[in-house]
Amino acid sequence: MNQISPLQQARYDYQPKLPPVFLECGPFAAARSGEETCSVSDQKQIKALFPDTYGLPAVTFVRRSVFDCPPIKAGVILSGGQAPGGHNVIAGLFDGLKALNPDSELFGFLGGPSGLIDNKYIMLNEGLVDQYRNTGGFDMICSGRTKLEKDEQFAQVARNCAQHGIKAIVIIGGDDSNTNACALAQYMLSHQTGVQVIGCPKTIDGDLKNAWIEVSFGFDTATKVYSELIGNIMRDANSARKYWHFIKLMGRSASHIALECALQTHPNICLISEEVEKKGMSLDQIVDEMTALVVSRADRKMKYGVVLIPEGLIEFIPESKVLIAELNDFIGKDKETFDGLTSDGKMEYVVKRLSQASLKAFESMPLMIRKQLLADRDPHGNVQVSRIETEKMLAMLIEERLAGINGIRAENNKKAQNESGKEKPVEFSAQTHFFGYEGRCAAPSNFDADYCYSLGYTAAALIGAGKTGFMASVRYLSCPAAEWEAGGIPLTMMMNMEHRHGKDVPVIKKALVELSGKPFQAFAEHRQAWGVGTEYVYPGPIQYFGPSAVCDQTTVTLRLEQA
Ligand code: FBP
Repeated sequence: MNQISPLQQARYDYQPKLPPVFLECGPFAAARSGEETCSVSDQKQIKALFPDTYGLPAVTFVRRSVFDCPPIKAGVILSGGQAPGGHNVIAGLFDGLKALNPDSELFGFLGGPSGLIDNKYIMLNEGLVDQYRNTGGFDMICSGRTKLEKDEQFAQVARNCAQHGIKAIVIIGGDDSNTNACALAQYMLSHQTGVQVIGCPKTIDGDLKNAWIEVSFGFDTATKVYSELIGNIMRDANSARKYWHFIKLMGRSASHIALECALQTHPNICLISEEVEKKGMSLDQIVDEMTALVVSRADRKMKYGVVLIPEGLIEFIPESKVLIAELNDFIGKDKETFDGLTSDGKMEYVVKRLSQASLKAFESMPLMIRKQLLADRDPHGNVQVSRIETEKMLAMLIEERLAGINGIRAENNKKAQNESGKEKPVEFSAQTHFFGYEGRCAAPSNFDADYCYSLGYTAAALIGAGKTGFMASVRYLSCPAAEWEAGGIPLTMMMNMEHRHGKDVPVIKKALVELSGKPFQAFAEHRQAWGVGTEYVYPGPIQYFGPSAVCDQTTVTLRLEQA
């Protein structure tokens, strides 16, 4: 292994906290079943698609159960984008399985779902797992974005499990990966393979949540890292007093990250995609409102400010949403021809095919953004929003607006009778940033270290209790870990039907920012004051050692939601 930093060395000694039920009885916990469950909507269709796992009751681990557990062979994968704490989920799972029976074995499938399909794995042992305890990143077994969704793939996974004698698979992933975990569980049951499937909620985006899954892991650490960086930029802005900083924040679709960072740092502007969509705001309107604040601050001698922009914004502006859907559709259908065209050829190709309204929206965007909208698609033919520089687009459009305003001011000034009637030109200089990858592999905060270890341990307990088609759940997270409750919920409970790529498919419902929810309401109550004034908060770096008030704070979102 490479040289280890003193902090990492010290973090090896950190013992993650567990829900009290596991401190009392290890993974030999008895699961208390609740009421039968149902999916969030489309109950009939979901039930028909998942007949063997639909309706199972959610379970809570409550007390010691006495059973002899034979050695278990289990496999684990990390799926999708990195999120701080993934290694601790694996460490918790490893320790839980070993506590169930010291002869249990854990296969780490490499590179995400593709490792499971192609049978590429390493055996996880004490020495290896120890090297990764409380560390960021997914590099122990790496991740990938291959979709595990076809029956042939499930059959191959079943064959691989049979070859090794694997009786349980743990999938650590976001909404899509857990949707696939649900389908895999159904396949394994209906084909009587005896392989259990358990999911764990991962994604920095924070959009995999409900009453049982209070937050996905990684959100806490990532938002703390971004808030530290935003706070540093705010302090620079407030020191130099000459720049407007436009900061785009990761989050493929929902604006939870931007909202949480706003609650931690109090920026002058923070756009929330869900609000833009609800109000049906056009790009012009957004730029007009932002420009008005820039002008108002400049006229009060504040030529600086900080703007937070959620990564997914462009897909929530109604006219761009239609534009992107049209582009995805016809580029997807004719991919080979399109890929073969030159940059100018691509431009000509889309201009000929776009509807009138979408053409207008397309042409209102700076050339750079138009080109980015036509750049490489993801494996599903969709535009990759993290590559669209909306932060630059907004800064450019505001600059254009200000040129107009300054032109009018100059004209008016010519007509002014005296000096006092003259208006100063608005000075505006922008810096742009994109924070995403900076936070995804950070060393997990104490919260994420504890939560992730607990999720992994819960997954082991669910395996021990014979469950399949469940997601590990740890609740009451804004309380100290001594009050946490562990259990599991059927994956089918989170599903609904959605129209994707031309057909209705069952998927786990994405949790967008709720405009009636307490976090957004708290932001809405203060944003005007944060806009006109300078009320920045500088959170500073994540602290791993020290007073609990500094080291163990959860996110503001979680605290407000559970208040
Ligand atoms: P997951 O949903 O898989 O956790 O990934 C989230 C994310 O970090 C998004 O915020 C971002 O848009 C995307 O991954 C970036 O993807 P990639 O890692 O492929 O660049």
